[in-house]
Amino acid sequence: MSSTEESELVLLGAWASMFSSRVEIALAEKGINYKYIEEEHVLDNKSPLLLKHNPVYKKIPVLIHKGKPICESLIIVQYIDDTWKEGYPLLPSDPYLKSQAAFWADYVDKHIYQGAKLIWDSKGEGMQKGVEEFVGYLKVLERELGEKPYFNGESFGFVDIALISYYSHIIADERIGNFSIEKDCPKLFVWATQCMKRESVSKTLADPTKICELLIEIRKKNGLED
Ligand code: GS8
Repeated sequence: MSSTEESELVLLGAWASMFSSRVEIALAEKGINYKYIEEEHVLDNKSPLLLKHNPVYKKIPVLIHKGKPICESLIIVQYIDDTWKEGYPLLPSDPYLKSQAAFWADYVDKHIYQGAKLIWDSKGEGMQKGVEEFVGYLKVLERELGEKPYFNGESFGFVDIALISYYSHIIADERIGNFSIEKDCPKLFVWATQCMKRESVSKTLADPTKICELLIEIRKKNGLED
C-alpha cells in the first residue's frame, strides 16, 4: 500500500469537475479533513491510482476511505452522510423523503450535464434549441423547489449539492449561449445565490471565467468557434 492509500481519507478529483465538487462540498459540510489529489489528465492519461481504484469507469471522483474506494459522486455523498452521522445531515432520515431526494438528484444527473452540453457543443440554431431545452430542465427543478429555501425544505442537503455543483458551468453556459438564469428561472437564481453564501460551496466551486475559457478552448478544438 502506498503512503497515499494509507491516509485515512483521500479524494481523487479534478478542478473543473462538478462531480468532484459534490464530494468536496459534502466533506466541507461535515467538517471532515482529507487529502485531495488532483487527477491532472483525467481524459487522456489516467493515473495508476485512479485506474486501480475505479477500474470499472476510470472516472473521478473517487473517495478512498481507509484504503477502500467509493465511486460515483452521488453514491459518495450518500456514503459520507451514512458514515459521518454526527455531522450536518445531508439526506432526510424519513424513507419517503429520502426517496424523493434520490429522485431529484437522479433527475439532475440525467438531464443537466447533457442539457448543458447541448449549448456548449453546438452553434447557431442548434445552440438556440439547446438553450431552450436546458432552460426547460432547469424550470422543472425550479417548480420542484417552489417557495422552499432549499430542495429539502429549510436545510441545505443532497439535491442542493447535486445541482449547485454545476453552477460555475451554468454561468459559463449563460455566457456562451447568451441567456440569463436570473431572468428565466428567478427562484432558482435566488436559491443558487443562497447556496453560494455557504463557505462549503463558495470555496469549492471553480471560477466560472476559467470554466468558460475551458469550454471555449474545447469549442475551438471542435471547430465551433474561431
Ligand atoms: C460522472 C463522473 C465523470 O464524468 C459521477 O461521479 O457522478 N457519474 C459520474 N467524471 C469525469 C470528469 S468530470 O467531467 C471523468 O472522470 N472523465 C474521464 C473519462 O471520461 O474518461
